[in-house]
Amino acid sequence: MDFDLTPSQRELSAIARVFAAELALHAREREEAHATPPAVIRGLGERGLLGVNIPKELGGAARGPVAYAAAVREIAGGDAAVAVTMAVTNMVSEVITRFGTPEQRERYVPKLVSGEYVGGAFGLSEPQAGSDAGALATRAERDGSDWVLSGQKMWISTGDQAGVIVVWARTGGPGTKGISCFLVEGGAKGLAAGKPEEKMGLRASHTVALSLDGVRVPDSARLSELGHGFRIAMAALDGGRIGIASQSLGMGFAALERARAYLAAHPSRFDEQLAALADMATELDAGWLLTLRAARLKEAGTPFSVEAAMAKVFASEAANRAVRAAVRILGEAGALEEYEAARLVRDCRVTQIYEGTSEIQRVVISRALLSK
Ligand code: COS
Repeated sequence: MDFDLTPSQRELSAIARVFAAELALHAREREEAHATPPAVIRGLGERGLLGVNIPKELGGAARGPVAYAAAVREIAGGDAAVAVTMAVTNMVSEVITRFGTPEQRERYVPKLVSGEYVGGAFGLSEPQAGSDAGALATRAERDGSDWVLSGQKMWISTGDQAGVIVVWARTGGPGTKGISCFLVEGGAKGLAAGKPEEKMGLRASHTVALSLDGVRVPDSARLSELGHGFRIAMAALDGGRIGIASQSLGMGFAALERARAYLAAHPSRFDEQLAALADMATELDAGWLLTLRAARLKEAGTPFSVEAAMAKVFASEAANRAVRAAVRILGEAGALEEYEAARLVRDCRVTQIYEGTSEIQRVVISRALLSK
């Protein structure tokens, strides 16, 4: 496997690194304000970071999944909360580009990738259907040429601000084959967002519950065919998992750099700390290689679900070990906000949970092993 990035991939990664350094300056303020200004999202859009794998004719950067992974990693190193909006918006843009009609693509994708919308949202999870996504209960009933959507969604990133939300709803009987998906615009009548959740980390990114109370959409808002919704969700999450692996590694590498700088400035430290630094670097590199492999397979149009699951579970767990190790290495300073290791610990935790928990990734991997 060729480990080098191409000039185009390196260029986007460098653009993201420069923007990440700017973002890092005010990450704490955004965390305290529990908000990311729309100008930051537009800043991502202006740099081609919201449609990394989207064709140019829709306003995207057309740089592919590897460039995407590298760019998410960089942005997460500056502010992982901004990286969440980046990741979800890229995922929503990709899902509409891949499964949408020409009209749906032209209506939504340019606004998503430019940052004109304050992001897109992925409305899959429900109070009783998180890991078991196929158990979702939101219903879409046919009414003439329209669909009327009713139900509850939960844990929706940017759900209160997004310009467009992909909403999964049941149009048929129980099970995964009864699920379809729809494009619902932010501000639609009958759509209401709860208050942003008080979270452990990533506080500058809003996570909300959504209630759909008779939200009416035309049949032209249906994404792909009836009953294809679950497969669309799974395919989107395969790519999403590469994004979360990259996001977690961005935080892990940021923690590694803080620990490295600290140990370089305090050379009289214990051997255990040097060993911890070495382990951080080794595990994060291993996570990055797995992530690159999954991204390269996606880029080549080859199946990559299992590799994305491996990348996500390993990278997020390695990154969580790394951020905690950084706090240990920094000692007292690790507990101070100014050193940022504490924020990395808070922000990194959920990467083992969202877009499929570590347990779900292991289900995906072990099922594939046993079906051989
Ligand atoms: N890509 C495309 N299609 C897929 C797929 C994938 N990665 N994974 C599964 N499918 C298809 C299957 O081929 C199957 O299709 P058919 O019915 O035509 O054969 C269908 O989807 C159902 O698959 P399966 O039987 O494996 O579904 P399960 O209900 O057993 O669910 C898991 C599988 C657990 C893997 C799934 O529910 C999951 O990923 N859950 C986590 C959800 C998640 O990540 N939520 C986070 C949301 S964002 S915070």
